[in-house]
Amino acid sequence: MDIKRYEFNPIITCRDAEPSNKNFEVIGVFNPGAAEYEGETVLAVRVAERFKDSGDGHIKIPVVDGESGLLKALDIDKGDMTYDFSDSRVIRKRESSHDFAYLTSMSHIRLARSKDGVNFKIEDRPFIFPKNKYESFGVEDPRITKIEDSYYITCSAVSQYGIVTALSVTTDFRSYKRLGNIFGTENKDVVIFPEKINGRYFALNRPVSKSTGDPVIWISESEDLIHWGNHQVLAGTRKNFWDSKKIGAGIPPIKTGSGWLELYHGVDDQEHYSMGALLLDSSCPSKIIARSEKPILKPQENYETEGFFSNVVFPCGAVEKQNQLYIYYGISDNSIGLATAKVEDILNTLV
Ligand code: MAN
Repeated sequence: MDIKRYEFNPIITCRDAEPSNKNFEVIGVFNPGAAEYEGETVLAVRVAERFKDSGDGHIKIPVVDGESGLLKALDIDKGDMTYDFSDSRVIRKRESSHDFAYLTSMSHIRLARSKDGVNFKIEDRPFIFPKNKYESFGVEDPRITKIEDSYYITCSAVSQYGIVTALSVTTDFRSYKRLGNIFGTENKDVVIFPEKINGRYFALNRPVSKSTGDPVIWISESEDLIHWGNHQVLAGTRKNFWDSKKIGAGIPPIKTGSGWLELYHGVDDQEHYSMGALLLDSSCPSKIIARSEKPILKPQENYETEGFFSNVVFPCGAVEKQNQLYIYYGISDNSIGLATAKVEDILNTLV
């Protein structure tokens, strides 16, 4: 299938973003949600920052105090072998009875705007900055769904309590309102369908079971976008496929003549993240009509195979322009790529 990467990818990198305070450096701008607003393409991007290295052999972990909302630094000695530093994204306490972990960076959500969907100007200030006790390690991986005149933004909120999904709403991409946590721990990769189906809203989500089973995509229903129920497994992992280890929803479902098209990410046994698709029944979205046998986009360009966490393509948003889907994807927890394809061409690959 002909998915076309933009020739000058990545379209946004950390060099394009100012740090949110003078003690920070930006280490990644990635995993963007996307929407069309007043003739512009707006991306809600995840900006990951960390304290600049002070050169004293210590790591300062950025944390927002859940009570005061103020930024703090937790100090960890890089030589302290009670911690495991092997994952660039997370520092874990070894042999801890409850798997205690810190993130090496803290993320917030910032907006970037473009007239042509290709050249973006990223704002200097954060849009959604971590504020409460569920967000003290950061807010991540926004997805935007337009319902009537409102744009609903889901984010993973990360803290010592685990990962929950927070919902916010904006009508102007200048201010926003927090609507609370709509899925409890441990749940992320939440995408809301853009309209009611048979009188109810639907969302895909990805709970993680600590006891049994792989992380897979679930589907849930709601009457008001806040209270979700009737949770069911939608799609599982598949042994010996590109999505063998875990899967999660990526882009909010796109309505097509053949059903709902969901572009999702799958992780294989080598921890490579690729993008594939599910086609869901138009009137009963818990029913899968077709699925990708092979990834539609997989890490293969140099800028995708090397990064902060290498070998990741992670789609979170898309817009339709001139009969093409503009797919915005996070690259290796570093930067943002653009790939374009026709919806019909994607549908034709599904079996
Ligand atoms: C995983 C990765 C990281 C992310 C954490 C917390 O480790 O997706 O990028 O920061 O989860 O959500």
